[in-house]
Amino acid sequence: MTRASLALAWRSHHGLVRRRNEDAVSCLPDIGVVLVADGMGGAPAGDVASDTAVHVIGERFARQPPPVDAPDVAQRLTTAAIDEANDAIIRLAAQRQGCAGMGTTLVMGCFGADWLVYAHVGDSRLYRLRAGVLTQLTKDHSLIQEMVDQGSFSSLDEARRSGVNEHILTTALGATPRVEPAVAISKLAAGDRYLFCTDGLSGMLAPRELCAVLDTAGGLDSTADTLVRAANAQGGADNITLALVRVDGLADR
Ligand SMILES: [Mn+2]
Repeated sequence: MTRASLALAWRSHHGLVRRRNEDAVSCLPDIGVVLVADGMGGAPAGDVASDTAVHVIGERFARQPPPVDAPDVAQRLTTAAIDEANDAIIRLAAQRQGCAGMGTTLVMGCFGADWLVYAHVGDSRLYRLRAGVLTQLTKDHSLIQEMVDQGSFSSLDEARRSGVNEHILTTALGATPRVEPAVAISKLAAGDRYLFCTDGLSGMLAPRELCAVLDTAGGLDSTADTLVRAANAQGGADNITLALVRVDGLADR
C-alpha cells in the first residue's frame, strides 16, 4: 500500500505590520507531514518556540515515519512528538537568554493511505474543503471560544463584537509541563483540500472568503499566493502562515 497522492504548497509571510515573523512552517512531502506554528513571547523567543516545535516534531516523524496503513501508530506518534516538542521548548526557555515564558501554537497533519491524523494546540487551525463545503476541523483553544462554548455568546463573531479579546489562548506549547493536544483521525476523499494556517490568515479572512479562494481550479501555488495577498489586502495585521494539501488520489489497496 502507498500513501495517498498529495500535492502541497506552503507560505509564511511577515504581513504588513509586524517587523518579525514568529510563525514557522515545515512540510515533509515524502512522509506526508505538515506542521504550522505561531510563536509568542517577543524577540527572540517567539521564533525560537515555533521553530523548535516544527523541527522537533518533524525530526521525530522523519526518524520513524508511521506506516501508511497505521493511523493508530500515527496518532500515538503525534501525541509523543508534541510532548517532546513541549519539553524542548520548556528546556530552551529556561536556558536561553530572553526566552523565558515563550510558547507556540501548533497545527499539524500526518497523511496516510486514506486517512489523516491531525492535531492542534492553541488557535492555529485546520480547514477542509470537500465538494465545495469548507469545514473547520479544529476548535481553537482560546478564551473567546470557551466563552462561546459556555453559552456566554452565540458565536465567535458576537463575542468579538462585544469586545472579547480573541488572542488569549487557554493552552500553548511551552506554557505548562503537560500539554493536552486535540488529536483526531479523518478519512480522506479524492479531491479534498486541507488548509493548515495561523490566525494571521484565519483572522483576516472570513470562512466564506477562504472558501472562495480554495474552491478554484488553479494550481496550489497560485492559491497559496492568493491567500497571502488577500490577508495582506485586509491589513496583514499579523504574520500569515499556511500550508495547503490537495488529495489527488487515494492509495490502491
Ligand atoms: Mn499569529
